[in-house]
Amino acid sequence: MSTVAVSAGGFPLAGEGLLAVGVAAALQVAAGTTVTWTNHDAIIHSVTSGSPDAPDGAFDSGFFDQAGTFSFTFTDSGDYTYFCMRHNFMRGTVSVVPN
Ligand SMILES: [Cu+2]
Repeated sequence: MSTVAVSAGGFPLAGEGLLAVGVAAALQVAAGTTVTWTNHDAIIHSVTSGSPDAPDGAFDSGFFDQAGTFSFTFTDSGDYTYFCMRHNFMRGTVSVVPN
């Protein structure tokens, strides 16, 4: 089992400009990988699976603060989309490939 750290709640955070245009973070991992998101931002975010219109309940960090982390182990292959409940333009995808 390995861990992948992603900055800013899993979303690219090179600056507010990047967030404003909604650049989605994309990550590919092998099945069984634990992904850890670390919030490097000064405000709270969430890592919530699905889309703002249709959260799918696969995982949900709830809001977590600066320096907070959220981890989830992806056991099944497939593409998992996620977003931030506070900033619906913040989106990401984890593609899980068979181990
Ligand atoms: Cu957010």
